[in-house]
Amino acid sequence: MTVDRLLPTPEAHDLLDLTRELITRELAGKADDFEARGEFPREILRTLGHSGLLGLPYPEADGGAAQPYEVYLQVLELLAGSWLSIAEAVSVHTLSCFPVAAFGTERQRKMLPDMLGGDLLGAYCLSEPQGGSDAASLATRAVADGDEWVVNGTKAWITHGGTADFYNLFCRTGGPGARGISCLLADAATPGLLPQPRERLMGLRAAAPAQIVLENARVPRDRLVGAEGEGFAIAMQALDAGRLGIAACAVGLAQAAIDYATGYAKERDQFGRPIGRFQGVGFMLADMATQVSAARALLLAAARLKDAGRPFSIEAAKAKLFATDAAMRVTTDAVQVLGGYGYVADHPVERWFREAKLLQIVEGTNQIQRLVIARSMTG
Ligand code: COS
Repeated sequence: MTVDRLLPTPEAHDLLDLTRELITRELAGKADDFEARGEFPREILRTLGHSGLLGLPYPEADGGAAQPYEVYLQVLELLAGSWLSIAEAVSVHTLSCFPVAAFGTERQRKMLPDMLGGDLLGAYCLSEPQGGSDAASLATRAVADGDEWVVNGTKAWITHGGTADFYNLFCRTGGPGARGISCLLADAATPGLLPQPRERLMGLRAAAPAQIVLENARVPRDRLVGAEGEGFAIAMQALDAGRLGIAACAVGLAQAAIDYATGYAKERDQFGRPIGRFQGVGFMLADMATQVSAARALLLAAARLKDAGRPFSIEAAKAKLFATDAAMRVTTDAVQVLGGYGYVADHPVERWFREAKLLQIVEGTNQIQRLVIARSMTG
């Protein structure tokens, strides 16, 4: 189904057309093979970067496209409707560029054109094996030693772990709690930065994360991003924007599921008519469509606040919560509309159903989103 989009500029329409063209040329028909092999499609990411899709919300002076966040999110939505692993990779990479783009030194910022152009792929290393939700308790420690930081610890669930060219390492450089955390920018070639085998996931296997073990990893002192002790605030700000990316991925995935289930419901005859004409199925499709429209409206409203320079973190939490829960319900119902066929790999809905689950967990579980929203209400 074509979604009637209100875009701010003619340029944004062109950008969405370019995205559709790239989807047809570079993504279509490839997901199943890559997902089955669990292979990360690095070259596709590079192509998207060279086409300008990896730096959309960043300034042109840094090599970005200076697009409003609401436009970037709609590009992500289209990508997710084709292949979620690619959309998630774009979202995580965009998040990973944030610390340097917003807080980097002149020298660090020299890397931005290659980051935003897709030649340097990024990873964001906040979570650890013993704690993801309680991010401020992280234990990876960085100790200054001459011109270097010596980093020890383990980072977990790192998208692009082992494939990335640069890693944002959130480490403890001071005392306990949020204020003891700093952000370091490490190259993949850093001695002692050791990517582990990738996790074996239920879905999104092409973008499976890995742990990163840091064993006396030596990062130059001038790779501190922002001030010492500022790392947690940087991480949280990156996540505020990143959560909108995950919400956009959820909307794209859910829209694909609706389109597929609707097509099936129009074709599949039972009891002498298409099953979509039965109220039980038609109402299900109507509820699916309504949830996705509501999710899209919520995430675009949050993005427009961000674009206007207004606080948006609570609205981003609501959008992530609502959109990813909606995607889970919608993909579950899409399987139901297809009946037995929904449960076999001949149709994509079983993959979308498995993939939707991850979106309720990453970049802050939906329980964490509720906590963020509730705290803003009750203090
Ligand atoms: N933007 C900027 N600063 C923020 C912020 C935000 N969105 N959220 C919190 N901060 C700041 C606070 O202002 C506070 O600063 P001060 O010390 O100067 O007062 C500091 O960070 C600590 O904040 P808070 O006390 O709220 O931290 P908590 O330990 O209670 O944790 C939550 C806050 C739960 C929201 C945070 O740990 C979180 O988001 N957890 C989930 C992490 C996550 O999403 N992981 C997924 C990683 S990617 S797969």
